[in-house]
Amino acid sequence: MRLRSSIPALLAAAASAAGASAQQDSFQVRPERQLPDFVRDNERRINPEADAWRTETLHDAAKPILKQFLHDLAEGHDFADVRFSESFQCSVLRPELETIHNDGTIAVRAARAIPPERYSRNDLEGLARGFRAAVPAEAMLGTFVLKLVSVEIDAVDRFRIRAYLHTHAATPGLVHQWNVELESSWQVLESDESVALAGVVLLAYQEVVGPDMLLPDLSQHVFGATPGWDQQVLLGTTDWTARVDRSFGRSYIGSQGLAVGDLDGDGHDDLYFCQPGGQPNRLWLWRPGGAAQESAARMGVDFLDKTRSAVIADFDNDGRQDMAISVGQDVAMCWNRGDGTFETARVRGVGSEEIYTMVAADADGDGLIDLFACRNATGGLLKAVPNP
Ligand SMILES: [Ca+2]
Ligand SMILES: [Ca+2]
Ligand SMILES: [Ca+2]
Repeated sequence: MRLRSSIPALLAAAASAAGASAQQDSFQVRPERQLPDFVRDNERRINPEADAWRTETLHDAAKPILKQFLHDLAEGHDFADVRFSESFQCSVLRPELETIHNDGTIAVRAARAIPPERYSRNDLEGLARGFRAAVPAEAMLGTFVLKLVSVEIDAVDRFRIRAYLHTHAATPGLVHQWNVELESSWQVLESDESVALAGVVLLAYQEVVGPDMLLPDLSQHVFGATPGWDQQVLLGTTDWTARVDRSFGRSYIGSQGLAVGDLDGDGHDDLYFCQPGGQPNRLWLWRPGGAAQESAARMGVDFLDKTRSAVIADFDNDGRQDMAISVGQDVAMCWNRGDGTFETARVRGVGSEEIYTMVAADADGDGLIDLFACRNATGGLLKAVPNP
């Protein structure tokens, strides 16, 4: 009721404020800044020249020119927008290479040495074509990633910058990567203190070819046929947060974990998968051929409680792997009976803050596995007061 009556009042106030400001010739957006001295000092230091950081100033002046040089090199342009000094000199841009590694998956070719010959500005486009000849015809060269790693001042008007750069290109099933280290030399122009590129010399050069996917995604093969995979697991947190009752305490942040261990005693590790409140935890048992078997309900560990983490270990030294699961501030101990079922007992935690992660080890050396449970913060993540 209060909200409804306040909306027309606000609209009226806004309309009258708009009318008032329209009648004024001008108005001040904010009062003149009265900044503290330390803020003024920091503001002044945004310009590195203010603190005599000469190398930073030179770095800032040279970087866009070097970027333009690399852009033209990659795109096959004529370097017309690059500011060169008249004495510009360049090494080869693609030296002779030899294979230094080939394991059948990744092949690396590198320059044993960079030839000492130097070339002039007139030779640059030919050298650039030599570099681009290494790019497979059907591929597009990606952007150069450039990292300037050192600035050395040699004289008032001369300095050098060492840089790492890499770029890549893709062909069907393969990724090609170039890793290059170079030294650029620079001239500071007397006229206006601007800088011009005086030289580019390769220091190291590598070409790498490997598969476009080093780790194939097998999740569909392993879990795809198990109940709940498509309908539950593959949906995002937001899908479920909109559907599940708030009383389950779901969070957009998630933070659910997994545990690996051999819960059915067949010698192969299985996977326990914690889920947010309202969705049953999953237990995927290893099966020959690689397709997992979902067994949480059958083994009695398909808890619907909000579960952050689980640890698998033999907590009672009977040779069978047990499981500790964090449920809110408590821990559910699942004792492995060895017949495909668990006996569950709840260990009450102190206070009301949730347990996020756990680790198991024999911390006091008495031969029995102990459990260390980590909480996060008092009053929720946003207030973030550390909680022991
Ligand atoms: Ca197993
Ligand atoms: Ca046990
Ligand atoms: Ca112990």
